[in-house]
Amino acid sequence: MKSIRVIDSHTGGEPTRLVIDGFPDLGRGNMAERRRVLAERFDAWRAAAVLEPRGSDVLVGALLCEPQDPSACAGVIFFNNTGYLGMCGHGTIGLVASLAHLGRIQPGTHRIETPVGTVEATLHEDRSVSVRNVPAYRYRKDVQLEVPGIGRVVGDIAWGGNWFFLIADHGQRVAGDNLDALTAYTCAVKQALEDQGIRGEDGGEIDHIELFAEDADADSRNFVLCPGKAYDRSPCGTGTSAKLACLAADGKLAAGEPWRQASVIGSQFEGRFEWLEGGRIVPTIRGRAHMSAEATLLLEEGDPFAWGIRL
Ligand code: PYC
Repeated sequence: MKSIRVIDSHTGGEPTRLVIDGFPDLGRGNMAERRRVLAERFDAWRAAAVLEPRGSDVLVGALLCEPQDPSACAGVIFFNNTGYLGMCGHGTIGLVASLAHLGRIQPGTHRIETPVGTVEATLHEDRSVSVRNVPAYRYRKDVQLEVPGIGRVVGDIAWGGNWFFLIADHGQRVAGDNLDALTAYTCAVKQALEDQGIRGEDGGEIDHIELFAEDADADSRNFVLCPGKAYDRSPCGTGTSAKLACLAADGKLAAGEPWRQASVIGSQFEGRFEWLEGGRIVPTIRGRAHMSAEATLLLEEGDPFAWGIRL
């Protein structure tokens, strides 16, 4: 019997499963190198931890790693039902809240290594967490895309730790009782981007699609399609970072000004940014995670679905 120790939390409704023990040794490389080793040699462990029957399509896994730099408090590799993420905002908030729950960190600022760079997370006295993310920027504005079955869609491509296609003008009702239609629309956009070879600046897949609408209690409401076709229950930390980059580039939000981003289920993050030289920004996203479970996942020999249900 193999076992994996996890702490489950959710951030604005979006779950994070922090793996604290039981995964194979990935070596001492940086987080991008260790993510490659996990993907190439041990992907079955990702599947076992987050796929059914132990997990679900919504779950984001976060593998806790020893950092390379001793001044960092942790390293982390994020993954989901389909593969691996660069950064994850809600997941970093969940990671920090879980480390605090375990008594491993105290309020204050902590450096965390991710495959796309080091972020700084501040655990506040009220248990909310601010994540000073990797630099974000808008790569292309007003990209015109022909989407089969939908027609012309116009959106921006921006980096917030993952690649996003951000659409303001979509004619969709961004509401919790319209999830099937929102998922079908954003899946069609994602497929069209892939089919037409439209990618991020580094050639990376644009694997998150983000729609915006007005919200009575926030500056904006979003719907975010994640790579495995689940939607983000939280306002998406990297998606909010990409949004801040577009607002900054358009001169619609000033450095330091707060931006309240609501999710399609009504949870909120607060975002702000600082300018960097060259038109990039450093976004900071603040939110709160709650603990859901401390558990040991068991992989029983002879269980045909021990390594997850893969169809
Ligand atoms: O919060 O950055 C985020 C995120 C990415 C995918 C799901 N959540």
